[in-house]
Amino acid sequence: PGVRPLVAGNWKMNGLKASASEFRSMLDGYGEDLADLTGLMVCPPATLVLAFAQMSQDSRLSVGAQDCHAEPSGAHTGDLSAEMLADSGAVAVIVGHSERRQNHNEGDEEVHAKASAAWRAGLTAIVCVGETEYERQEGETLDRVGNQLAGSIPDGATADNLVVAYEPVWAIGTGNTPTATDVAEVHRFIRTRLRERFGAEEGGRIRILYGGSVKPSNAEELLGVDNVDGALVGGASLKAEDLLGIAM
Ligand code: G2H
Repeated sequence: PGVRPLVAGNWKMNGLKASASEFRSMLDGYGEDLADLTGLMVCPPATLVLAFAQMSQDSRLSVGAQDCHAEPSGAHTGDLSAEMLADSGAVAVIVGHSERRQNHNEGDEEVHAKASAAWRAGLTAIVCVGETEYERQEGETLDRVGNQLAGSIPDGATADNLVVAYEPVWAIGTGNTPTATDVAEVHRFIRTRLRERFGAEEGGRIRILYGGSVKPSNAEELLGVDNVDGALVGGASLKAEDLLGIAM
């Protein structure tokens, strides 16, 4: 079996109850046109995970979350455990998004603990890696991504429990995207590292998503690059028609 593609929308801190039902109605409006669609996911804010999961029971849309705490429970005011997210209907959780790494000072060790927590709860961990603009200019892209992969992904990764998202920080929300050649180079590098560490077969099947300013107009080119098994989509995922325009 080949690699199953995945297009996941990361809503970030956007969306109210009405947005979830609007999204669902829009999706339903496509009817049979979606028959061939596989691997569509929305990662709404945690407040909407349950609503999305309840709406999505009979459909091809799966639900993920955007972050989790490493512990299963405890005195961590404001945090959510992977178990809680799973209990609400999430099947995956993003960990180590660059906005968490930057704004919440999350390092590889913490991301690693969160990925383990995701697995403990039966969730797929979508582990994000990516270089800053400075690191790219300095020629440190592969070093940086290699270190993040080694430090953030626990032992025991499989094609079912891990998705890697390559998100160059300078491409996030900026409208700038790397060239297809640059994307190919980093994805090939990630594939090699995954195969070295998790075995040729399993490492070959773990999905590697590209993220950073993906929209319907550039999706075909980016998703056509070797070793790009889908996309993690921010801004353009808020509208069902745009997310579908990328996924279809
Ligand atoms: C990168 C991406 C989604 P955007 O963060 O994770 O966001 O598509 O808005 O650049």
